[in-house]
Amino acid sequence: MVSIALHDLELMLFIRRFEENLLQLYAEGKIAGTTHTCIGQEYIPVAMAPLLRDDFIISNHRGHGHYLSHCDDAEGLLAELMGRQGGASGGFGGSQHLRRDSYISTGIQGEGLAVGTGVALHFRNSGLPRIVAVYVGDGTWGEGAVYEALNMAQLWRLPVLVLVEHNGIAQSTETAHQMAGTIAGRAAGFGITCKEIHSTDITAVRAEMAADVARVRAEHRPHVAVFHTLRLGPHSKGDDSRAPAAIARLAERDWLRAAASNDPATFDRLDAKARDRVAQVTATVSARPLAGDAPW
Ligand SMILES: Cc1ncc(C[n+]2csc(CCOP(=O)(O)OP(=O)(O)O)c2C)c(N)n1
Repeated sequence: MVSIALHDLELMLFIRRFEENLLQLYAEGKIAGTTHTCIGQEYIPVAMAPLLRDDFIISNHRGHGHYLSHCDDAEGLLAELMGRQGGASGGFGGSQHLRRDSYISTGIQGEGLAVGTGVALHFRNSGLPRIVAVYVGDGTWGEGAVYEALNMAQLWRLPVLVLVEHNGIAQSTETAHQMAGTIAGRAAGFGITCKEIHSTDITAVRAEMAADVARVRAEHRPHVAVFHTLRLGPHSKGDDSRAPAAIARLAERDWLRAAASNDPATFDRLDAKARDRVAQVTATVSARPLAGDAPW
C-alpha cells in the first residue's frame, strides 16, 4: 500500500502522458530533432521539486520530467520541442537545451556537474543559502568531468547535490557491463557522502531526501543520491535494444501500476485529467506560429 499525495500523482501522470504524446508527435513528424523520455522515472523529480524550490537545477538529456517538475511550464516545453513561439529556449534549444532563471539543461554528459560546481562556488562566495542540484545518469559516471567536478566540490566545500537516476543502462550498454565498482565507492574516494534509494514510492523518496538536502544547504558540502530506478521507454525515440520480456519485468515495478491498483477510482480521475491537459497544451502550442529564424 503506497500513500501518494493527489498533487504528486497528478503531476507524475501528467509527465507520463505528456511524454507518451511526444513520442506520438515524433511518429507523426510534428517534432524534429530528438527526445529522451523519462517514462518510469517521473517520481524522482516530482519528489525532489518541493525540496529545491529556491535552488538551481541542472538537468541532462533526459530532462522533460525535471523541467515539468521544477518549472511547471508545459506549454514552454512543448513549444520548444515543436519549434513554436514561446518555447523555453526561444524554440532553438530543443529537447535537451532548456533554460529558465534557475534551471538549465545540457545534452553533453558530465557537463552539468562541471557547470553546477561553478554555480555552487558562486552561491558560496556570495553567501547565498542556495544549493545546486544536478541530475545525471549512471552511464555518465564514465565521463572524466564528473570526477574533476566532484573533487573540487568536496575540496572547496560546495553545496552540490548530485541526483543520480540509476536506471541500469546507458543507451544500449548495461551498467553492469561498463562500470567497475560502485557510484557510492567512487563518491567515497573523494570523501563525499552517498545514499542509495531503492524505493519508487514518491512519499518515501521525498522523506528520505529531505534531511540530506538540508545538510547540503547547511554544511556546504556535496552529496550524492543514487536512485535505483527504471527506464521503461526507449533510449531515445524507437531505439530500445532490450528484449520485450526484460522491459515487461521492469514494468512490474512501475510506480504507475502501484498507484493504479492502490486507488483505481482516484487514479482514473487524475489520469483523465492529465490526458485532457496534454491534449489542451498540444492544441494551444500547435496553433502558434513557428519560432522563426535563429538570431545567429
Ligand atoms: C559527452 C557525451 N558523450 C556521449 C553522448 C551520447 N549519449 C547521450 S545519452 C547517452 C547515455 C547516457 O546514459 P546515462 O548517463 O546512464 O543516462 P540515461 O540515458 O540512462 O538516462 C549517451 C552515450 C553525450 N550526450 N555526451
